[in-house]
Amino acid sequence: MLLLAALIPVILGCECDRDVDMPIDCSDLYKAGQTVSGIYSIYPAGGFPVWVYCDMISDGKDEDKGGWTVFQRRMDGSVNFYRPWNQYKRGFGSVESEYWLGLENMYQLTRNRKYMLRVDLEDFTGRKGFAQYLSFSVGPETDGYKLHVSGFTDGGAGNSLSFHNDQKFSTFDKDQDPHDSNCAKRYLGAFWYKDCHFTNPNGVYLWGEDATHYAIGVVWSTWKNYAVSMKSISLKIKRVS
Ligand SMILES: [Ca+2]
Repeated sequence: MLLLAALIPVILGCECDRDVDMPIDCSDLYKAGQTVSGIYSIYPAGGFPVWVYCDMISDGKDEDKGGWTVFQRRMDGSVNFYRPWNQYKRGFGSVESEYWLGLENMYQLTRNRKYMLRVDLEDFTGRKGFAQYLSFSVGPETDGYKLHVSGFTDGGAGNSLSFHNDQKFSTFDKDQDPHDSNCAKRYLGAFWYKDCHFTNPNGVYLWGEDATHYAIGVVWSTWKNYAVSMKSISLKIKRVS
């Protein structure tokens, strides 16, 4: 009897908190009262969990500031981002530092839900900027995990991403960019390259400005020129209702 009585609240608790037990993304966690930035597990495709960093503080407006699911982050050069297609598809790195969430996860998250995108940037002098987009989604693998992005809002860094709208994702071993060459090989990254890029978030982690390494760094060209690599960059999405 005692054991049964002890179990009842646990069972009820699980029923009540089902949404929190299997959050789709950081927006779910934020709405459920998780207001501290950090590492959480989410269920982008429903079935099994994925570790992710949740940014619960970006965006100044009090009533609507947290709940950002970080799908790409660079901060210290600890992870090599020059990787093949399969790794960009599945994800890699460490959620404690630098990582890529994976194109399939991004597709699963955004296929039936509306998301906005925020890009936070910091250079090696400590200056910060950001860019925001009202709409962001990634298409299915059969269509090359195409990027769909629109509705730019300037946070001081300018618009380096709209140029890449409607492009397929390319890695050094899967050239899906419209340029004659292989943009991923040329700029040592992996991205929704066109011919080739305004921004190269997955490029080589260079320590600031170095004109001998043109456009291969972690570039956001509408803010700093092509010779400047960011100290940190993070790409994050939040659900819009
Ligand atoms: Ca090409």
